[in-house]
Amino acid sequence: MNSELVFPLKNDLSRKIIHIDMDAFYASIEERDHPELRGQPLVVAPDPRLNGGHGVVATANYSARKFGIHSAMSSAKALELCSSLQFRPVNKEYYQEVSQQIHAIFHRYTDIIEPIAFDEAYLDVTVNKKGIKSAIKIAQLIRQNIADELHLTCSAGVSYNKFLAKLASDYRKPNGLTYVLPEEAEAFLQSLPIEKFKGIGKKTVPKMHELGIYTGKDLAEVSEMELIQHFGKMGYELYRKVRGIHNEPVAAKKERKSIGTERTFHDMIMDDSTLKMVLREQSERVAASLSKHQKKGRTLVLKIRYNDFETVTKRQTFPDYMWRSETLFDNAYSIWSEIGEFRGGLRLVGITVTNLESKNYEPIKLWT
Ligand code: DCP
Ligand code: MG
Repeated sequence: MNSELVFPLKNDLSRKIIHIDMDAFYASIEERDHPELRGQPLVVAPDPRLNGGHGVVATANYSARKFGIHSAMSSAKALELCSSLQFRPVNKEYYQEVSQQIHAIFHRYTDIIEPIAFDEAYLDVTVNKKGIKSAIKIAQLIRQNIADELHLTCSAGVSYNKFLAKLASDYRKPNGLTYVLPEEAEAFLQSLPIEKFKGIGKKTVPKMHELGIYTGKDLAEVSEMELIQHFGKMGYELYRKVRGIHNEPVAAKKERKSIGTERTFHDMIMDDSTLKMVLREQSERVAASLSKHQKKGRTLVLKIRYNDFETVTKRQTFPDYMWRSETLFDNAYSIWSEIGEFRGGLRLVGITVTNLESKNYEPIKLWT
């Protein structure tokens, strides 16, 4: 019992958390899509020979890392370190699409997903859609799904809290799986250099070193009072984290319940052809948004506001799923045909798809 203990310790060991981090994410996608580049040192960055020496490295594959090349390094410096370095331009929208495909795989197991970046997320699988008891098994399956379907590798960490899961995924990178059981947590944490602890940034490391703290073991020997004195709230948290205590929940992004758009018009809509144009434009916009969120739905809501401010909404459920703009338009117009009259003109028109479901993506075969 530590007599200096300021606040009581409470450790939630009941949860099963997975942290997934894709390996050399952008670079792996480029290698996958361009087999001729495989095995060569490669960076995703502007080629400094084509633009007068500008640009920084977004990421380097593992063979380029052997030359000391890393994220945020200038492209010119990277080329200096490795003259045969391959450059691929950054295609962020595409990487985001791949990220959505990865998330579609996560969603097969749980909806409690907290994205940290395009290529990184926490998953709470304590209760999961497949009823699988072992979080290690789920991590294996997710890694297998990602490899089979997307031809990419990731590293996974499994434990009972986010802090440990993240450290675990980093432990055997690339293409590794590490789990930390409750009874192993303190020994695992004590073995790590403090630079590895998430939350201890570049500014804090020298301060820690000044206090003689180099490893988790050193950290565990400092009293709670002293850590709070030196590091405030972070000290309070570190005192707990080094004991394997981190009860922060996986903060799932709220699922979208509906996707829609509406617009108010300065000049009232008075005729069919203008209305059709508006509905076409709105259908395209909603289709793009549905695609971005990988959603589809069978219920469409048409909203109309008349010149006298009377607002009418009519919802209808259709036999087929909607995600294409043509289907959205056809259905929206068919609702309009039932309820529609121009009266003194329409000042607002909107369409919304509700009762959304995840749309299973069709993997595009770009690789061989
Ligand atoms: N990224 C970026 N600029 C940075 C750091 C990262 O654009 N300064 C992008 C490119 C990475 C992606 O974010 O591919 C993920 O970042 P990670 O730090 O997870 O790095 P990687 O996934 O590339 O490598 P690994 O996780 O294997 O270390
Ligand atoms: Mg990564």
